[in-house]
Amino acid sequence: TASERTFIAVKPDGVQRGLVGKIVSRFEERGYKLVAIKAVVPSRALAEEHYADLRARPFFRGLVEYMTNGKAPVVAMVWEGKDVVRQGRAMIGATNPLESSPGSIRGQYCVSVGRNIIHGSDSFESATKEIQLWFGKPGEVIDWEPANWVWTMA
Ligand code: DAT
Ligand code: MG
Repeated sequence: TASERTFIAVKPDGVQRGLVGKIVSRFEERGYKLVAIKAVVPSRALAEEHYADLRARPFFRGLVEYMTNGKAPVVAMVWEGKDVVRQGRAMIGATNPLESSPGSIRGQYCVSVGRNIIHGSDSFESATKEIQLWFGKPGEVIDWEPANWVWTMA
């Protein structure tokens, strides 16, 4: 759809590797609007709910441990703009870095599926769920109008 929101998170490996700024820049420069951001060490319950659809997969325990162990925070964000859910996935690249195109974020910055540095919602429905899960308190997502918005969104 036209203007929509998606949940993007730099995972602990991306934070450890100092990639937060580069990732934020890519979304800013593409023309998207940052409407929420925070560093957080998620609780086990939050991580398990976030990845609930993967509960039966063999890597689930390791995935939750890596997201929650506090060796670095997750930098959680909400980005808004035209087609940002699908566009965000395209910018991030395929889950397995062997398949992510070299120009994508994963294709540029990582080599291992278990340390693929960034998360992005895979559908409008997932985005709605994930934004509520990570930024559910009133006022955590901020409505504002960039001065140049009309040039991006016309
Ligand atoms: P994505 O993050 O691209 O939405 P996903 O939802 O299928 O991918 O999986 C969530 C995360 O789980 C993924 O980013 C990394 C981890 N993961 C997925 N498949 C994996 C595998 N085969 N081995 C280890 N980790 C895996
Ligand atoms: Mg996913």
